Formats: sequence, structure tokens, C-alpha cells
Amino acid sequence: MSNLAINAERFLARLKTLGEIGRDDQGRLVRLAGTDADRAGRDQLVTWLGEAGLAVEIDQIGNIFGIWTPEGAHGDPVLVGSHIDSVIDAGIYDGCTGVLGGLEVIQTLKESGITPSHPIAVAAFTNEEGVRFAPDMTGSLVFVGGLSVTDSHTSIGTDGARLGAELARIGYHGAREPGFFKPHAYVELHIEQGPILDRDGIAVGAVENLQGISWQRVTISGVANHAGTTPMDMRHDAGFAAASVITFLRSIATGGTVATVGTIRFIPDAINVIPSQAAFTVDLRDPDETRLQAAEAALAAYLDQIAKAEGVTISTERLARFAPVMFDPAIVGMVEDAAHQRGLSVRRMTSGAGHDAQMMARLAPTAMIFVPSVDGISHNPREHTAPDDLVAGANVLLSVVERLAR
Ligand code: HGY
Ligand code: MN
Ligand code: MN
Repeated sequence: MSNLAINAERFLARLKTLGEIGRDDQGRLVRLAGTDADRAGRDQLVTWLGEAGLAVEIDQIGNIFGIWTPEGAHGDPVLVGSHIDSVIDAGIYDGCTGVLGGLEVIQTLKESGITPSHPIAVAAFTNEEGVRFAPDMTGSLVFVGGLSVTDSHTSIGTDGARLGAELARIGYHGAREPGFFKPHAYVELHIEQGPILDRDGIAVGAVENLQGISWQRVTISGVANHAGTTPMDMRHDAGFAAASVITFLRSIATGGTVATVGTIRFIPDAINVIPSQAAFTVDLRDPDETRLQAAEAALAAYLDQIAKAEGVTISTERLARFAPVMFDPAIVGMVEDAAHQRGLSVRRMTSGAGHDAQMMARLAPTAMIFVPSVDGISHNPREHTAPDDLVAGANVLLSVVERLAR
């Protein structure tokens, strides 16, 4: 691997520019899939792809690709990328680091005069976050054939919109068939979003595997009643049942399983009315599939138990379910070699977060490169990665891509 280096200034400036696109009236970064904010971010990316001289392709689920086919190159492209949609009140590095890092790698290789034998492409996958539309990682899941375009388009958002209609509205319902090419390999640069690299003072994570994810919506229906006059033993309190479930989840989140209730809504949501309904989401994760299934089973059993005890009815809706994946050992090794060659500390690790790489691993040899998240903070405007760490990660990506595309 050569010691070619990216144009750090250009990479960091683009991250900052993109980080300002899609802010709401409170100054929060909210670039949810299919919104006008998402369109603005996409338009900026497409402009940069064009300026870099890449062929821009959009597929039917709105995935954006910038493709470089050097003179004499042939075969399947080496693919890099991630996502540019965000959560609510997001940081500026989640996803964008991999898309803009990938673009920077291609542009640097192009400018260096190196002529790889494989084409090289960068992708920005639609709706990786899954905050507005379920499931998460929609674009990469459709690209690998795990979900049909039709089914993905009919996904109904938290605001009642449909993903397909929103992609058309913002001008990103592309023509290309998802999976219109099969990557020779896929490598995703991403911030760790956890505390390990920062805590241990390590510059690069060579990600070996990624944990399984289980998302479901739970709806508890009880009986609205007067907060003052209803005796405690006569209540069918959906709010109390929901709180019991949240407490139960904390009790089973041990030994590698993590559990989160990130959204909850009460009906009628009035201070003096016992809630008739509580609707909330459950996010369960574990690197071990058997443990993840055991956690799902324990939750299902508890829902039955609390329904009987409180005299409420409970329904669940599956929103997403992805098994843990192992990444390609050869590419993981290349990440380690590249870090060592550049004098960077590196360690192997598991990804706690979901990523498009989790889907791409079904289609091509895949691995990820992590860079540290200060204090392990992410999905929070305080999300931060030091510029030197961002640049180091992009340079490791450059070395790995150069080797794969040779
Ligand atoms: O939920 C996740 O792990 C990712 O940020 N979409
Ligand atoms: Mn991400
Ligand atoms: Mn994220």
C-alpha cells in the first residue's frame, strides 16, 4: 500500500458544509429521509460528485452513487460509502464521514494518476437511520435484495407519508434497478458512536462484526378513566403497563444485550386522565443471535404477564429484524495493515450500531473502519471526532481501497 494521503482540508470542509444543511428553526440537524432537508443534503452531495468527475446514478430507492471508471478499468466496482440522512438533533459525522471520506478517497486516487484495474464507486444509501420510515438501512437492504422496491416505497412514516412518494417528491426516485451492479468489495468508514476507541486512546477500529437488531412497536390499550375518582385496584392503566415494560427491559439488558425505548406516546395525553393507550418502540440488540432471540422471547412473555395483571390488551408490530453479521476477515486484515503502515494504533472490535455494511455483507466481502467518538457520544449534537482522527480514518480507507481496486 502506498502512503498517498487525502486532501484533508477539502474533506473536513465538506463535512462542515454538509453538517450545516438541514437544520430546523431551532438550529438542530434534522435530515430525515425523504424530507426537504434530505433533498438539500442530497443535492449538495450530487454537486460534489459531479465536480469530482464521477458518473452519478440514482436507483429506485433513491440510493445515490458516484462511479469512477478509469481508463482500462473493468469488472465490479470497489464500493465505499454510508448514509447522509440523520436522526433528530444529530451530530454532523454519523454517516457523512463515510460518504465524504469515500468521495475524498476516489478524488485523491483520480488526482494521483493511479489507475486501478477496478472501477471505484461511492454510495449514499437512503434512510439508513430509520427514524421516519422503518426499517432502518432501507436503501442498502433494497440494494442487496432483502426488501422489494414496492414494499420499501409503501413504508408509512411516523408522519403518515409514504417513502416512495417522498422520494419522488424530492426528485430522488431514480431509474436504476437496485443492485444494478455487484460490488467487488464494500468498505465503510464510520465514527464508532461508542466509547471504546476514545477511552483506550486508539486511532482506528478494524470492525470484525456487527450486532443483531430487533425493532418493534408495542401498543398497549387500557381504559381511560378519571385520575382522581378511580380506585387503584379498578384501573387498566396503559401508562403504568408501559412503564413496567420499560423497567423490565432494563432488567434483561445484561451480558451483551442492550435495550432501548426511544419513543413513547400516550392517548389522550392529559394530566388528569388515566391513559387509554400507550404506544412505544423497543430496540433490542445483541452480537449473539441466540441471546437476542431469548431477549425477544422474554419480552413477549412479560407482555402477556402484564396484560393479565393490569387488564390491558397488548399488540406488537415488527419494524426491523437483522441478524448479527461477521465481516470479511481478509478486508479486516487490510484495515489493520493499513493502520500499522501509517503508524496508527488499531484494534479489532464489534459494532454496536447498525450500518449499511450490515446489509452489504450479504452481497460482497465487507468490512468497516471506525474512528473515535469523543466520550462515546453520538446521535447527539455533541457528537465529535477530532479532525486528525477523521483524516487518519480516511487515509486508512484510501490504502484499503487502493489495495482492493488494484
Ligand atoms: O440505529 C442504528 O444503529 C443506526 O444509527 N441506524
Ligand atoms: Mn450511521
Ligand atoms: Mn446513526
